[in-house]
Amino acid sequence: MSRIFRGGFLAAPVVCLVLLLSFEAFSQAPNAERKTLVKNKEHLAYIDRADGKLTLVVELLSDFSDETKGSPPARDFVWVGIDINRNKTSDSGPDAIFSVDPKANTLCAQTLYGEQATSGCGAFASAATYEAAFVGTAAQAKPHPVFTFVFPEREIMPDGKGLNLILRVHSAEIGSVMNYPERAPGKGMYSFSKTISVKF
Ligand SMILES: [Ca+2]
Ligand SMILES: [Ca+2]
Repeated sequence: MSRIFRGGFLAAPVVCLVLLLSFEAFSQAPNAERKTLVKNKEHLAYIDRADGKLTLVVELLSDFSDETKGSPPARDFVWVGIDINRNKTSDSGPDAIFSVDPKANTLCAQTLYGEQATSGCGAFASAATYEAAFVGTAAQAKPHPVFTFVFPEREIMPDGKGLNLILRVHSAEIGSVMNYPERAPGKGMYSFSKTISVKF
């Protein structure tokens, strides 16, 4: 009996360790190279690069109401704009905006028409995927909105060396809208004159 009791004491930390290791394995692919884009009290955004894919994760750390699948404007959402040819200009050709189609809850990939306008969903041919979840994570244990976009690397980073991107993050109930980075004065919502620059 006492041997079993001691075994139980030993087993508990081992089980904890195994759970911890599994969670780490789940949250980041082995050998993934991570770049943190935004980290503050409200938001965490990062990109993991692994196996020819770029995974963009945006977490709304202080939003504890689930409007990830609501109807606009009562909806938590994120969109990302990518200056694919990295020339700091919003081009109708290669550049793109990735958001969500609120009716279908699927990826909405749009072509840019300058820094003020975009096409409708589907105008940009994309093999990326989109997922919205309301879960706890390593960064915030309480369930909160987590948005994940998985891109084939060649689609948004053809030279394999870096990315220029902008993010917009909206929390419905809190009523906060944040642009990363703030657009320069006099520039449109889709301006790439200032971007988050990521180098690999
Ligand atoms: Ca919310
Ligand atoms: Ca461009």
